[in-house]
Amino acid sequence: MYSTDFVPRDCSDFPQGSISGVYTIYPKVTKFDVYCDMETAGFGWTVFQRRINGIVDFYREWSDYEDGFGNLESEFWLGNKFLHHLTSTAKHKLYIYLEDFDGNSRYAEYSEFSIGDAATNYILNVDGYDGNAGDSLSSPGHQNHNGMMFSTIDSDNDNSKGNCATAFKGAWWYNSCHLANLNGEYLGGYYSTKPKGIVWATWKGYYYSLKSTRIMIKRHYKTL
Ligand SMILES: [Ca+2]
Repeated sequence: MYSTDFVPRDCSDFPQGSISGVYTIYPKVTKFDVYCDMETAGFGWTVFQRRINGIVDFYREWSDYEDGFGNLESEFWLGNKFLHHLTSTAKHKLYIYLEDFDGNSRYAEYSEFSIGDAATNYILNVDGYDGNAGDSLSSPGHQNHNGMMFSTIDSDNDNSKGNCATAFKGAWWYNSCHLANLNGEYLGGYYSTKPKGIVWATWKGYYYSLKSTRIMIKRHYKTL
């Protein structure tokens, strides 16, 4: 399909016109499969999370979030170790696509995004919001996710007395606790229990679980 010396570091290296789908990429010293989104927000995005129908269970332990799980063709989490690897070798931006059950979509884009290594518990660095979904990741306050470590049911690294991952049925860069819970429970729209659904609070509030999400990254400059 490509010449043998073509070694794509991520989804932005494929030729213009390539369609969305699963590709093997070769960032420094490793290779792995990813889903490339070539259409939602322009060309060349490497997807690291997708929810579409609730078929995959996202209420999982640390090692699953570290290594990744699910199916790249449907719902998945790429894996924190891969996310760190990609974002530590070049500057990246972040794009979050959100969809409700009435056919509406919104997005939140961040000009700066990186994830620390395992020793930092995959700490989140995110800045430079733009979009129409509101900023549920880096809004100042005790639910600001920027600068937070990743937490799961079996690894509580949040700022709350309790465990946000257990309380809100997810895994995230919880503070105490969240404005965004995109790995939460697939509850299918409005619900009335505590905010454990797939939440992006600045768009639909805490009591609406989104239909579809896509979280993806792209290198700032092809030369990096
Ligand atoms: Ca805690």
